[in-house]
Amino acid sequence: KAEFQWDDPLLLEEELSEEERLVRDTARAYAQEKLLPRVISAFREERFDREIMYELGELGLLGSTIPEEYGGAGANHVCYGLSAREVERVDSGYRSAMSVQSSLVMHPIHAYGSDAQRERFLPRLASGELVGCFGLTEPDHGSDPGSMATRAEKVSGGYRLTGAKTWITNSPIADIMIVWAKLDGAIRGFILERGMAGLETPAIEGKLSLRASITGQIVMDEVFVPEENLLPNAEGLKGPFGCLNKARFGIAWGALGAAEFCWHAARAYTLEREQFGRPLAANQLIQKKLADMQTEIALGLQGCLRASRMLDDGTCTPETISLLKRNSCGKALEIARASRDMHGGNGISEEYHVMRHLMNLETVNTYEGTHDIHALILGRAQTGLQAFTGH
Ligand code: TGC
Ligand code: FAD
Repeated sequence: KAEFQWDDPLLLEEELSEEERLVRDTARAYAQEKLLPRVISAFREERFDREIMYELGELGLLGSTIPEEYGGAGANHVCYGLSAREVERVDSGYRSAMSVQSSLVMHPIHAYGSDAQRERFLPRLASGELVGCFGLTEPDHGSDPGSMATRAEKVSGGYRLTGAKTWITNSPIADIMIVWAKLDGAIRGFILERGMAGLETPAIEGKLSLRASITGQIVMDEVFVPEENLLPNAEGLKGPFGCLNKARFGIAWGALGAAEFCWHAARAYTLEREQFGRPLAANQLIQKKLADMQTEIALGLQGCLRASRMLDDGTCTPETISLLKRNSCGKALEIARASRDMHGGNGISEEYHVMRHLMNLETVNTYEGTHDIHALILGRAQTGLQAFTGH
């Protein structure tokens, strides 16, 4: 007789191959043994530990879907998603570091770069020796990157870039930066390198979310970028958006990892804690909240697994990814909020972790396209009417 598994009601486990489970188990062991013990102090001190990049690299978690000839692990999208879920079960900031390096730095170099660029940068990015970042958002152009103001001008032997990018994960510690700028009106991607004259990457301090991740600006004052650092095979918004598809997909899995942590914590806490002479978990209101968490997570994970298989067989569209990014982030935020509430006063303490997840998920719901921007993408796709602008 089949038995109900409260923590895996749709038997996701049985849908995974042996190799996929192995990758997941490796990522889980690393995250629980190496990341979890650091996270409380890192978040409190607003600190990202640089050595995490080497550790992720050693485990094959940087650019895991990139072919092995360039230092990647040649893994499928299920493995990538499962790893994101395990890392974000500890902290969204750590998953951010992994997604930016993998999807927003290695992917564009692999997909749009020259052979020389791939050989020069990918193996060192895969090992964590180099850290990269991705500059699309600007102070005046966030949801609407097509209106960006950063400009590239053709000069002898290369280009001069002027402009500012903001809210850039890892920019203060990045060795290289993928920067998107308009060249004669068309968006192009450039690989900037630390040390170039006119380039600065100040940190943004005082974040109340994603504090274990470092965020900054990329300020460019006529930075000379040599010809060989232009990404030759990307032109237009589809260049940066091709990268965002990959990263948004990872976030869809990752946010559910954070949600699962909050759900399991709420269940354990309410089973243990007694009020009015019985466990909190014996109350109907509490059980309803646990049932809602279980349902959303189980259904959300099935959606993510399906999208992973679609990405692997080439049938996944950007709109499908928008649907999942939006669903996972919105639901994870609600689950974290409910879990915080179910922990009572203890819920605001760092030692219970749920408040940190809740604060992080505010960012996760905003970056890589806000919850509402993804609604508008889906609205346009089903009505044929765009609602982004008034014309
Ligand atoms: P639109 O007319 O929709 O498209 C312009 C061109 O781009 C193509 N395109 C895509 N291609 C591939 N994948 C996608 N997802 C694509 N979306 C659009 C499109 O086909 C078209 O190509 P072509 O050949 O016809 O020119 O452009 P729009 O200006 O109307 O765009 C509207 C909108 C809202 C969809 C878009 O701008 C948007 O998604 N905005 C959200 C911005 C965003 O996501 N920013 C993310 C910044 S990076 C980040 O947050 C990293 S956080 C990392 C971490 O720490 O984890
Ligand atoms: P805005 O675009 O100003 O939006 C503000 C509000 O208005 C949102 O609620 C939005 O949904 C709503 N809105 C906007 N347009 C419409 C519309 N047409 N109709 C209805 N509502 C609308 N960017 C990078 O390029 N690289 C990074 O590595 C990166 N890392 C980040 C790390 C952190 C910690 C954070 C917070 C952000 C990061 N971002 C990064 C930036 C992120 O992608 C943007 O914050 C996001 O795209 C939203 O842009 P915005 O902040 O300018 O908000």
